[in-house]
Amino acid sequence: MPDQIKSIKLYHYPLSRSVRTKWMLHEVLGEDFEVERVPLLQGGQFSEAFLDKNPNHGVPVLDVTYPDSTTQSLFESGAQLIWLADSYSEKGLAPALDDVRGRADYLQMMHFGGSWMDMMLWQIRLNEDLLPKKVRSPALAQFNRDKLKNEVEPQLERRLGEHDHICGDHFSAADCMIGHNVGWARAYGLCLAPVFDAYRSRLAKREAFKLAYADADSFGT
Ligand SMILES: N[C@@H](CCC(=O)N[C@@H](CS)C(=O)NCC(=O)O)C(=O)O
Repeated sequence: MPDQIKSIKLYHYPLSRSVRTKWMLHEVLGEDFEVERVPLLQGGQFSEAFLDKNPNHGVPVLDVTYPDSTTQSLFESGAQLIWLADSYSEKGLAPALDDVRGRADYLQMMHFGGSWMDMMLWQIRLNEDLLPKKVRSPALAQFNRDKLKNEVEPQLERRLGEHDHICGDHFSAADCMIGHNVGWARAYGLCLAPVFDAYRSRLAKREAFKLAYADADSFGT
């Protein structure tokens, strides 16, 4: 733990976007952080205490406590991944600040995963599973399925065909974002080409990945 950080706590729900951050935390801290499960299906994200941390009522929330005992709550998974990689730079999970070209590619993939690809996955999930049936739009779900398949998949396939990881041969925090998204897409019958099988198998060999997904069986409870 760098001197400027006293402790870290993750608010988490299995298989959700908070796996991105849990995975990254295991990469940089092993098991030296606290995890609290937020009971999303029982509405725990709407408690007053949780809304104080994240008015958008979602996980992951990362509570960072500083040596002066103040706590800062971070509530965007992409920001959490970037912040963790930079705060634990000795782990080598992000290109160094003076690697201008590498940094540009890494940040681009991180945001592509956290906003553009995430937006398509979210629209599919909302319109196929989450919204009340009468307000779901099968057409919007299909539009986003087509967009992900025809526009996103070829970009990822090209990258993963050329290198083992999303930003080259080395694993980086951007793999916690894109790797998680690929797993999410596969649950919806997308990203099924062999190059994605190989990518997920490669990632699944990592100890931190295994720890992050260890509670996957309790999704839905
Ligand atoms: N942009 C946010 C999205 C967070 C988010 O929507 N989390 C979902 C789980 S995947 C959630 O907790 N939803 C509960 C709710 O919206 O009430 C991030 O990437 O961290």
